[in-house]
Amino acid sequence: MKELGRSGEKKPIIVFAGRSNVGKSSSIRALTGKKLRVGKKPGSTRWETMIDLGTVQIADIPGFGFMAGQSKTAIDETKNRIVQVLEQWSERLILSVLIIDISLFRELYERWSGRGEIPIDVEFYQFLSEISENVIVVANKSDKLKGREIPRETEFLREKLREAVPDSQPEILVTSCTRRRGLTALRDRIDATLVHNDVEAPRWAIT
Ligand SMILES: Nc1nc2c(ncn2[C@@H]2O[C@H](COP(=O)(O)OP(=O)(O)OP(=O)(O)O)[C@@H](O)[C@H]2O)c(=O)[nH]1
Ligand SMILES: [Mg+2]
Repeated sequence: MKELGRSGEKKPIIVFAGRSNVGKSSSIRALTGKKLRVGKKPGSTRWETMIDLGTVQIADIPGFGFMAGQSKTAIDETKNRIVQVLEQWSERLILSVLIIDISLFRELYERWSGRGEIPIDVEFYQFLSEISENVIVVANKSDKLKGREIPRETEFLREKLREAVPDSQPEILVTSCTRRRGLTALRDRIDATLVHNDVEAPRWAIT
């Protein structure tokens, strides 16, 4: 990992991944101050965007799943492209941050598993765990839950992730971008991974 920090081309990458509209761009924006496009409708980020933080790059990528104004074929193409891009980056992937909308997770989980399908959040957690040494799960939009629901929904998420990848303990951070909750903990957790890999922590916008 050490040599990755040296040349511009091969800087380590932190990717923020997750379904459309979960708050990937909002989280990166809050952490870095970079004015990324954020939107009410799914599909605000259409292409991979690299944010250079000096020692490391952050990748904002499109969400997978439903996107406003896109056909099913286009959505599948986006998903395939994301998978390919992530595989190409895998050697430089120092950390994957999987953002999940905690206010919707249970409902989506039950809907997908009721159809006999693997919920896309869970499928992506499995995929990221395979290609990336470090995965942090961010349970965002916690402001949409009542206070007492947060631990219950987080435990539900933990249980499902543990079932999906039994050989590792999922690491979950609860956040709210709109209320600015949990973001310094996320920053500290990212810094800890970087330092552990001999990469200098960047300057964040959030203090
Ligand atoms: N209530 C609430 N809304 C949020 C939170 N984080 C983001 N949002 C809103 O959710 C919407 C989507 O946010 P984005 O940051 O564009 O989401 P994204 O994951 O980048 O979406 P795509 O680029 O479409 O994949 C915007 O309207 C945000 O303001 C949060 O913690 N709580
Ligand atoms: Mg986005």
